Amino acid sequence: MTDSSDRPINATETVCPLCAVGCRLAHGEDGRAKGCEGPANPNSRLCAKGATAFEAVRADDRLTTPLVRRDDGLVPTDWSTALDRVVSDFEAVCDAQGSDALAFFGAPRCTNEENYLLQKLARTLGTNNVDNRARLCHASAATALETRFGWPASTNRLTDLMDADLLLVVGANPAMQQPVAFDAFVRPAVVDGTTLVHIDPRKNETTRIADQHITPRPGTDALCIHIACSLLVEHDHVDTSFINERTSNYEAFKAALTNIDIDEDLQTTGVDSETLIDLADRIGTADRITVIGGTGIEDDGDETTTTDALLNILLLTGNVGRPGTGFTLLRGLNNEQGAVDMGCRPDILPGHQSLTDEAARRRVADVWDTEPPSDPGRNEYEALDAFGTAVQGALVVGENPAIEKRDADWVAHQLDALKTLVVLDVFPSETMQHADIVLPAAVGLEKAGTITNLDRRVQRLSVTASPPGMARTDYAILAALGERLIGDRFAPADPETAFDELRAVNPLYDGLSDVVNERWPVDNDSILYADGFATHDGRAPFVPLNPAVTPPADDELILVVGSRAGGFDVEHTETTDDRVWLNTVDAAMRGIEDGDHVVVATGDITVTTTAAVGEDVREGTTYLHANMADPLVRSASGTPTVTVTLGKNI
Ligand SMILES: Nc1nc2c(c(=O)[nH]1)N[C@H]1C(S)=C(S)[C@@H](COP(=O)(O)OP(=O)(O)OC[C@H]3O[C@@H](n4cnc5c(=O)[nH]c(N)nc54)[C@H](O)[C@@H]3O)O[C@H]1N2
Ligand SMILES: Nc1nc2c(c(=O)[nH]1)N[C@H]1C(S)=C(S)[C@@H](COP(=O)(O)OP(=O)(O)OC[C@H]3O[C@@H](n4cnc5c(=O)[nH]c(N)nc54)[C@H](O)[C@@H]3O)O[C@H]1N2
Ligand code: SF4
Ligand SMILES: [Mo]
Repeated sequence: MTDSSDRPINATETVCPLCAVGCRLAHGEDGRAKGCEGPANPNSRLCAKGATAFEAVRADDRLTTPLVRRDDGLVPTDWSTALDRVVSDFEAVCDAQGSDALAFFGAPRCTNEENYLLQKLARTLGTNNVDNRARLCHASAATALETRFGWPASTNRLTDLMDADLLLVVGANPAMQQPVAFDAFVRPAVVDGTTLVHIDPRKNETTRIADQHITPRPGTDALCIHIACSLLVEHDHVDTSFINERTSNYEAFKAALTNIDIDEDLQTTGVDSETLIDLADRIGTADRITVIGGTGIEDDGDETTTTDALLNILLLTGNVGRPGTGFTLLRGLNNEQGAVDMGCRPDILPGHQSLTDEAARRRVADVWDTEPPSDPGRNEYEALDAFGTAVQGALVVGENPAIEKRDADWVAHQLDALKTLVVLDVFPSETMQHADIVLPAAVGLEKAGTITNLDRRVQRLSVTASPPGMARTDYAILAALGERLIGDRFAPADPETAFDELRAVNPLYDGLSDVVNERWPVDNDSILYADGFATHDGRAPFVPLNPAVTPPADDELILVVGSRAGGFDVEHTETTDDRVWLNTVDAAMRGIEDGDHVVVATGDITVTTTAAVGEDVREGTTYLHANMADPLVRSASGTPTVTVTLGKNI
């Protein structure tokens, strides 16, 4: 690995690779990134993180040579040796157990063209075992949106936020996590009179401009919204013509509302009746309502209850398909939306087309010269379970599965159980420690191609520097692997021609221009579902809910986690608040004062830190930054609701 700082960086305008907002930027004379006017950053602003974007280009710890594992560890080698080793390892796995013994992980940090090539490689080899982490990071919300409305994506445009009368920000902190979009579209709306209601067990930077802060007990948001729905129905604050013309299953939904016992249920949520009546009143009287959802609305396992409740309230009040209405999904990583649009999921083809849709299969087969397999593959969660048994080889592109919300030792064991693990990364990572072959890649600022931001806008990247040493773009690496594993016609010559190919198989991207600075679907560059939902009957179903809630034991607090993040930018630019936050009442019960040393525990796992006592978190909960919460979260193996005990460290 060599110092790469002497490579020239040109000042061509491109898109920030550090989050899903998609701000435009260029290399500034002082070495920092400077903002360039773009649709997501119309004021040419960047956030503090975006300003450091070129640090990854200049960093002296970049991976610069392919590495292969020998008896004495990972050793540098040339490209040909490394690629040949991947091919022989993968062929050995396929010969022994078939192509479903391979799994492909990636790649929300990579371009659309790279994601397209990754899933094409998996499917051409004969497996649908292809997925990406970011889908799992917003799994509940994306699944609910897809099932109810048609597409796992924001229904609206960022600019539409300016037209809302009421913004419901739920389980999110856009003032901190998507600051440029927040300052360009949310803050001015609020200054102009839009009401912002923040629903979150903890006060954060977003709360500062909120008109109302509602703090349901974690896990009871759905119940809270469900109660609000019952008040809206009771007071006839519903949009009857929208319900009749655009939705289905309303009667069943209405019947489920009768199960509500307002007093008892409100007690469960920990929200007082005045607050909830106020919320229902704001919702009932607003003409245009938008929900902004973050990682705090993710439910346990496959459940989608919280998002379902939020979508119910939008349908009940006719708040989808018009300016100022809808659902903004605050995606995190720069090309999270593109990775799913490209089909890096085990159950869909590019363009969110079903694996069994005959027309879609034909479209793909005509271009690929081969039929994709029709049985859904394993998602990342399931694939990791099967490492060392049904899955023996994995290709990981720009992800770090060693860092999981599951037990660290178990994850390490699973990664080691593979016959072959191939990692494409730009920096050394925890996953790389388990790899058999490591292929050095380029960062986003060194790439051509396109990415899709959190409001479905597809933007073209420009190359601002060449990758360091022997590193290559993920596109070039995947193309070289495809050539060896499939044949020389596998990959289009470059990302530009790959964009032509992906437009031919992905109807949502069909019609995007070559220059691209457009949102999909092209023929409706406005708001999804203005005329009908993308469901089989054009209607969006109500989902009757019976939100079940298990209260924690008396001595336990519910752990609230914030500042969720992908690792690499954080490591390079951000600091962690390492204190554990608790409410004055809970602190007094435990004899804890501000600044005391405390132990936070779940089962055998403990985190030792100092206490921050105040009113910022609601009673019954305690807050930790994601980096601090990690061991506790991981011990709970993937369930977002973690309960902990907290006591003085004596
Ligand atoms: N600077 C910076 N920005 C980033 C990132 C980064 O690393 N650095 N990472 C990006 C990524 S990958 C992501 S996914 C996004 C994350 O973006 P956000 O989801 O907006 O970020 P968090 O700070 O995790 O906010 C989650 C909020 O949910 C709340 N919460 C927790 N449990 C519950 C609950 O049960 N109900 C409710 N209503 N709220 C709850 C927490 O208190 C917290 O305020 O940020 C992106 N932006
Ligand atoms: N325990 C725990 N688990 C979590 C979270 C948590 O806070 N705690 N957060 C969750 C969230 S919100 C998210 S989004 C995910 C993030 O999960 P990941 O995306 O797996 O996490 P990162 O560490 O960001 O890993 C990305 C890797 O990609 C590399 N990389 C960056 N750009 C490129 C590129 O262009 N090409 C290639 N080949 N590599 C690149 C980086 O060096 C890094 O090693 O994790 C989720 N899981
Ligand atoms: S908000 Fe996101 S895209 Fe914009 S500068 Fe910051 S990190 Fe980059
Ligand atoms: Mo994320």
